[in-house]
Amino acid sequence: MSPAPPISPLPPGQRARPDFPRFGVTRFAQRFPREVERIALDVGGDVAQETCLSGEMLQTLPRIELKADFHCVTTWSAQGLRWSGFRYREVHDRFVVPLAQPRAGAEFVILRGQDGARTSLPLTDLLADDILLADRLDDAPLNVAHGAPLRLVAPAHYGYKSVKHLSRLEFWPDDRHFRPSGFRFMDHPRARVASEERGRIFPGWLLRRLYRPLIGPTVRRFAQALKERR
Ligand SMILES: Nc1nc2c(c(=O)[nH]1)N[C@H]1C(S)=C(S)[C@@H](COP(=O)(O)O)O[C@H]1N2
Ligand SMILES: [Mo]
Repeated sequence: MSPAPPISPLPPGQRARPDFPRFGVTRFAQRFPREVERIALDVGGDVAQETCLSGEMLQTLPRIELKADFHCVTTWSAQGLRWSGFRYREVHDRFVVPLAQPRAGAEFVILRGQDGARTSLPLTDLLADDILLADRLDDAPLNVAHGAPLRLVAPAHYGYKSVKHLSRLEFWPDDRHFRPSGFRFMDHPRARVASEERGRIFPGWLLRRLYRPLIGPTVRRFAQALKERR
């Protein structure tokens, strides 16, 4: 008898999907990045010097391969995705700190995508080992559906923290400059999967029930918009 392949147990409230659908807040289904080839990552906010990081700069860092499950807050999970890219901590230490010089205490980080989507994470969360700026998925360059040319990958956080088409990082002392992509109750400042931080105000078990019926229609809408993209 051969042993069964190991299957990582899913976190509370999650269900496995066989595919990895294009997904997000409905408003962004029809929005696409303008630049899908060339990486340009602006760094600003409360910094000494606005800076733009290029793909060439990132390529000087060690390339990291990361196999991870992806957990959308609406309860679907895609298992065993193989990302490739650069550890955010290395990008931070090697480029962000020396070039942009975020001011002391500017540790509320806003991440923006070319499509206008945005999220936030505390700097301490972003510096974790498993946070990547990925430019490849499953042995191929990242496609438009999944975040070309560069996306954040934060596997311990719900999917909405993993901003696609990442174009700008901002360092601020607090959340004054941040407007969430969706409704405020949907946005948790950390959104850690293990502690089921799906959103604020409402408990995880309630948000599961609220979100689950939205999965089917949202997947279809995002797929249709991608097909009609010109
Ligand atoms: N730029 C951008 N990033 C985004 C989104 C988006 O609409 N635009 N949706 C978020 C949500 S809610 C999820 S679940 C994941 C989905 O990633 P995927 O489309 O690669 O499956 O991307 C996140 N990052
Ligand atoms: Mo999501």
